[in-house]
Amino acid sequence: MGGKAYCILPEGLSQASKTLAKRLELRVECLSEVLEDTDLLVLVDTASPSQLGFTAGFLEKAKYIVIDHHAQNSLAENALLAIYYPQASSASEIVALLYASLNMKPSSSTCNALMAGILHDSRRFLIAGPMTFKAASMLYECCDYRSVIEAMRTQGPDYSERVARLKAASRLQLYRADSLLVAVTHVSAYESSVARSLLELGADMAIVASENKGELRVVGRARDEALRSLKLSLGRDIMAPLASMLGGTGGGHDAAAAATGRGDLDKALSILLKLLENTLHKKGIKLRKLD
Ligand SMILES: [Mn+2]
Repeated sequence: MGGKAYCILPEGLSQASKTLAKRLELRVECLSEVLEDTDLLVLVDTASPSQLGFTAGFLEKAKYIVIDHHAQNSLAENALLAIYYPQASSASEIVALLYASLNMKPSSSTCNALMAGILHDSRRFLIAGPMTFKAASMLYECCDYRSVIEAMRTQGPDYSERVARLKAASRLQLYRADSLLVAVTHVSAYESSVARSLLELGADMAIVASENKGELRVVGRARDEALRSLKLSLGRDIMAPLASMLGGTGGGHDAAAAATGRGDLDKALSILLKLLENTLHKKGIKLRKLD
């Protein structure tokens, strides 16, 4: 068409995208402003003007094309052209299929970027449709799939967090409530991360306490299914009353909650267990220790 195209990222690259671009050696050159003589904007993966930041003002001045997959899109209506497929799991698959329908071949780095976009937005094909697989099979031919997967690996927890998780696992006490497993342990930091890791290990509910110079913190996490079958809310039934017994504050959601207080760690854990036992007892469920 003889025009010049520039890329603009109104909010910049996210940290995850920066890491990905670096690992895949993608050059991301973007303008930090919209050029005054811009006559066409192509809005990709954008559902509303609020996502456009400083570029939103140009919607009045310039024509625009929308390429998007969000369930709702308030920009498509006034677009010059809307390539809008809410059934697509990613904008990347729409772009990949556009290349195909225009008989154009994306460069290898574009293929890598589009494959990464599809993998990310579809949550590795967890939410995928026919367009996703069609685009992915096409991109597979031109991308370096191994490198894309390698570049997308997320950084695990750091050294001290892993130490906390493993120590917590080594000193945990296991209880059984009906067919559910309740893990109780203590650490000196990373309570929430430890609680999550215990659910990953197989606990239905994890309670992690810490004590620092008499300051107590107790964190609870549970699987939704477990709470449903116990008809229990960690925030309301456990952490709120626990906090008032420990002289602190507490509460939270059904599946993720915490309490603070003052006192001794062992005493706090025994108060907690008594509370859990009584709460379950009222529902006709016995809490038994597993050896
Ligand atoms: Mn998207």
